[in-house]
Amino acid sequence: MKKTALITGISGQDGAYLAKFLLKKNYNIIGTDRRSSRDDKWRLRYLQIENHLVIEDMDLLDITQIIRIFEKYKINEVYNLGAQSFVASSFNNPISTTDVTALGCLRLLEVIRNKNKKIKFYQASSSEMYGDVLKIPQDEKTPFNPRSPYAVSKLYSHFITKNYREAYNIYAVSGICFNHESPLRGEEFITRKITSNLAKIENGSVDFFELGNLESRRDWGYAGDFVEAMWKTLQQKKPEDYVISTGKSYSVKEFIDEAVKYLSFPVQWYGEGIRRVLINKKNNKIIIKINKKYFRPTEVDLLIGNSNKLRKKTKWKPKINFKELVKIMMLSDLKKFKN
Ligand code: NAP
Ligand code: G4F
Repeated sequence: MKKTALITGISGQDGAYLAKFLLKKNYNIIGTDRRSSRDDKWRLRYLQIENHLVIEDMDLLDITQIIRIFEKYKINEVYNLGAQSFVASSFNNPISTTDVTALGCLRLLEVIRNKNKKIKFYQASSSEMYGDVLKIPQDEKTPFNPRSPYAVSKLYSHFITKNYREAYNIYAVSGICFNHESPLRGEEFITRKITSNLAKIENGSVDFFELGNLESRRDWGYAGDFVEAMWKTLQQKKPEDYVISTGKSYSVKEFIDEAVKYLSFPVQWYGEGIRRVLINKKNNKIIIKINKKYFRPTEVDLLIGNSNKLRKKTKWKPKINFKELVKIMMLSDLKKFKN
């Protein structure tokens, strides 16, 4: 029997990769999207799957829409990827972030509890919940210490998922994902901001761009690897929470240093702190500056995950390492923004 998976956040990076992965596993896919007038199917087109899945309108803010979709389809697995996922925005929009990212998860769980407790549920939890980290590296037992409205919202959805698992015996799992990137990453996130702007500088359409804190460190993996782990967490005997990570951490500056290797001209850093700049050595023009507006009110300085539990129980391991990830993203953007 073909299984049916419902994916919230189908227009996002992970939604697209997960749909592609599950189609290969012979699932029927219902992808849900909040109605928008802009083109939000570009990632599905990029992966050539737009015509292989059903898209339904469903805003995580609106429980009546959620009920309608659960009544319309016989769903086996739900992957809740929908969220206001940009940490920086959550400081400006804390209430709407909480409504979608925290209560959106609860709305789904409530519908599952009332309609069909046999539906399996995956919650996209985040390493941002570790915040000002209390242990290095972070694993499933590390206490949380969130540093943004986004992270606090994710912590709510993480614990409400655990509570529904324990209270109602629902197969509900949280995957605590560390940062994962790809050519389909939104351009507001740091990795894609770097690769897309460097590619635009290479083609001459942009002179320079501005960044915030270059010292923060992230455990960056490849989104295509991470969606496989998401699926695996839902195929185990017992529902449990899992860290999904590569176990290696690099600074934003190290990401830039790797990315600039794909430019046609040499570069050099000058200055320190807020005055630091990256110069194109060929024409001595600045290509990266620091702007205070990109610093966050509270920063997460270091994330590095220990995913031994997942690796042991499911045999998952990441296939793409940091250097390969930067290469994939740079080559993709150099091609995309070629004149
Ligand atoms: P993304 O590209 O920003 O996608 C987020 C999705 O949520 C988009 O499809 C967005 O739709 C949708 N969404 C926003 N508000 C919604 C609402 N009110 N109702 C329904 N859907 C809504 O994020 P991603 O990188 O794919 O991440 C997927 C999930 O994993 C998110 O929950 C994120 O917080 C979490 N996560 C991501 C990472 C990572 O490194 N990528 C790490 C840990 C956890 P629109 O296109 O309409 O905005
Ligand atoms: O790419 P970022 O915006 O990702 P962040 O904040 O780590 O969050 C991402 O990963 C989380 C998992 O840990 C997800 F839950 C979340 O949904 C999202 O996908 O920023 C990474 C780092 C930060 O320390 C930030 O301060 O880069 C630093 N940074 C420096 N300059 C910048 C910039 N980030 C952005 N977006 N833009 C800058 O100009």
